[in-house]
Amino acid sequence: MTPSHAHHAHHTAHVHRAVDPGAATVDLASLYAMQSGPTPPRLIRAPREVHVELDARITTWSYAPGRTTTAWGFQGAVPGPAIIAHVGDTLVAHLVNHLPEPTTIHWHGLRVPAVMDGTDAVQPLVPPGGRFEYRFALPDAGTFWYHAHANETVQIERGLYGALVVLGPDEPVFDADRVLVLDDLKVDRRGEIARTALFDRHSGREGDVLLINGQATPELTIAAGQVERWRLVNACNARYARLSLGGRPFRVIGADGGLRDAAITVTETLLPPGARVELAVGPFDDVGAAIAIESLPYKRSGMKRARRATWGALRVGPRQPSRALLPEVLATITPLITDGDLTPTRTIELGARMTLHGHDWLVNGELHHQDEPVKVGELEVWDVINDTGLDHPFHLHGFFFQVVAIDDVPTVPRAWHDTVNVVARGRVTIAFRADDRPGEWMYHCHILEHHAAGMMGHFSVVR
Ligand SMILES: [Cu+2]
Repeated sequence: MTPSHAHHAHHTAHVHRAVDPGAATVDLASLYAMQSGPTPPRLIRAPREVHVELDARITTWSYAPGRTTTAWGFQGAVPGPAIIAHVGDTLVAHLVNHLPEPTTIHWHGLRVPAVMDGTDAVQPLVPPGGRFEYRFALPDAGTFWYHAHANETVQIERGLYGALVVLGPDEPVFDADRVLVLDDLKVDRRGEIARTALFDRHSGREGDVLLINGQATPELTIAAGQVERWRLVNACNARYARLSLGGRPFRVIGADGGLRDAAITVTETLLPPGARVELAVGPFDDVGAAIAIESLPYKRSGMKRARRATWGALRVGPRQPSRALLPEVLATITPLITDGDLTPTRTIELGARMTLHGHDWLVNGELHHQDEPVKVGELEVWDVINDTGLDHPFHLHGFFFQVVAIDDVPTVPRAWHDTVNVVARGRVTIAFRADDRPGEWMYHCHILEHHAAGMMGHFSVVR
């Protein structure tokens, strides 16, 4: 039995809850009133329904010149279609399953009603030949992504993911707005997607073929003098991107839950699996230069060698005029904790134990931990403690949190997150307030092999 099948066998007890139709809609005004996420935008645009067909099917993926592999893609594409919508719109996504196994779609980072979260805790898996309609309002501007949430180690590796961009009413002005979905592909000697090895269960599956938007080491072009907005999604099963642009400075302007309070200039930024970051790239002056889009060596595990890797290249093209305008204040991030009291309301210990087949990955000593309910409106302060020798990207479904302390040192929240890296033997304290979206939710390590091998927790949000 593979880890992913074990994962599903465990979850059958959570499947087939009755869906209350009222629970499938969220009133944006009451959501915003709870102040549990980004500052509500002024809705100046008449909301629309955005319809998208997501037919999950077997496809031939051409990931490099002369190199193809059999993959699984939404609409037969890897990544699936990039969905672009505006805050306040309602997304209606029609999942059609033409795969040989059941699937669902999780809307990573979106504040959806619980029954739209796309996990097997809230909906029956959609069988081969089946359909499911996801329908929900889009409350927040930002860079999100959607991906299969069944047998993830296989389904996401094979290509079942895509980007979702939600635009706010007054976005900063750039000369171009790009989405870059990072992935890595592990292929066998025939060039086909390799089978998962037992060792992958320990460190997570990494591949040698690095992809941006489904293409191996592409070359992008930026006009000299221009500034572009890059929205990066890390869709890798396990690979961390310690992102660098050939050592040149760039500005980080956003995270999982939209814009930061202000831009920060850096020469590198760490993007763990599942997380997003938004950058202002440029302006560059040296026409003709080729800048590496690369990962610097990052040691996330005692057992893995840290190596530099190249995702692609950025060519500086002929100079063009720029209209980019980046305001000094990008967003207001109102702290959830104002009295300095960081006393945790619960502790989540990420652990491991050796077994005959390698490792089990645990939360509070359990596989697929059942955690205590969270009450609507109450402030949650969670101490996430990593008792293992590897980093784990901690992902909370459905709610944004603020990072309020790292290794017990208080931090000032600069952005909203749904995924945060917890370094080996480290500790991250997060705060969030559950707004009124009762139902079944979960958190898990976003190294997909760790999630499948047990590093997750279920919890209900209750009124
Ligand atoms: Cu992990």
